[in-house]
Amino acid sequence: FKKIPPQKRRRITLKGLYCITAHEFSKGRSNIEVVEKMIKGGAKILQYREKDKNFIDMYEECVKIRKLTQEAGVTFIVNDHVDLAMMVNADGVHLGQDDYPIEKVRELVGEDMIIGLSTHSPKQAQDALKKDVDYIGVGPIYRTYTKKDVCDPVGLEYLEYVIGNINIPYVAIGGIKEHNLHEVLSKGAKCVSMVTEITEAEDIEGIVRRVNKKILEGEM
Ligand code: TZP
Ligand code: MG
Repeated sequence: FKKIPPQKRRRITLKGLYCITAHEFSKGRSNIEVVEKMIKGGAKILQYREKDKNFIDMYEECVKIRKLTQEAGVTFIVNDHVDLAMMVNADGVHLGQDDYPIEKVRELVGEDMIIGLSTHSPKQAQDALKKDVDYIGVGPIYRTYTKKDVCDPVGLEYLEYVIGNINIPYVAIGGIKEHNLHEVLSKGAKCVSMVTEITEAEDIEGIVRRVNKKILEGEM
C-alpha cells in the first residue's frame, strides 16, 4: 500500500463561479431559497457559510442542501464545521488559517473529503502546498464587509503570485463584484467567488448564470 503524496492526488478542479451562502446578506430570503436559485443558475460548487445560526438549524439546512446539490451534481462544501460536513456527507470542508490543524482534520474526514484552506500571503500559499489540502482561497482581493475578522485586502498581486507560482487549485475571493471581475480575470483567474454580489442580487439565478459564463470564458 503506497500512500499518494497529497499534491499528486487531485480531489477537485476549480473553475467558474464558486457560490457561498450568507444568510445575513440575503435580503430576508432563506439559505434554501438562495441555494435553489444558485443551482438553477448553473452553480457547480457551493459552500455553506453561516456564522450566526445554532448548530441544529445549520444541520437541518445542510441536510436539505446536501439533497439539492446531490441531485444537481453540485459539489457541496461546508465552512468551518468539520463535524457538520461529516454528518451531512458533504463533499468537503473549508477552513481558515486559525481553525484546526489540517493533518488532524484529514485524519477525521478520511481520504476522500475535499479540504479547502483560506490563505492571505505567499508564505501561507507555500505552506498550503506542504499540507494535505485540495485547494486554497486567495484573498481578500479587495476590501470586503462580509467577513467580520477579515484581514486587509491582499490585492491582485497576491492572486498573480499564486497563479504564477503555486500549483494547487484556487479560488479568488473578497470584494469581487461584477464591475471589477474583469480585473481578476485579466490576471488569469479561473475560479472566482462573489458572496454578497450574488446573495444580495434580486435575480440570483440570472447573475449566477451571467457571471459563471464570464469566468468560464475568461471574458474581460
Ligand atoms: N473570505 C475572504 S473574503 C470573504 C471570505 C469568506 C468574504 C467575501 O465576501 P464578498 O461579499 O464577496 O466581499
Ligand atoms: Mg473559518
